[in-house]
Amino acid sequence: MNCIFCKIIEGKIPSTPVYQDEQGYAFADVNPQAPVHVLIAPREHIASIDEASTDQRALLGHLLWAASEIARKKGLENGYRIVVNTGSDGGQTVDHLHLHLLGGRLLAWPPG
Ligand code: DGP
Repeated sequence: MNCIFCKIIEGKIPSTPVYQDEQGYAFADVNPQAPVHVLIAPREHIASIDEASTDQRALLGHLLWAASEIARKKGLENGYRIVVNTGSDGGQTVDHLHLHLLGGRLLAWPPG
């Protein structure tokens, strides 16, 4: 499968790791939109949250927990945002499920 995030997770494409465990891998976004911009992805290939199965509910919760853990370690005590772009209307450009953790500045709402 020609998935850029699978290649990053396998170490075939370099990335800046932020956190990793047996279920997920988190790395710095190559095009940061905030002082802290981390992507949290499952090690197994899931194309989007829309493709996640009932059996993968615990994995989804784990990724959300990992994002909050990274936020704590990054000292984002003023707050942060976790985003899951999904599909073309949602602005998803990489078809491997990932959470964006954004923080370190005031984030506008609603997003564009
Ligand atoms: P999304 O639009 O939600 O699918 O976000 C994809 C993000 O992935 C986008 O913010 C840029 C980032 N990205 C794309 N290619 C690479 C890469 O090769 N390395 C890293 N670190 N980030 C990437």
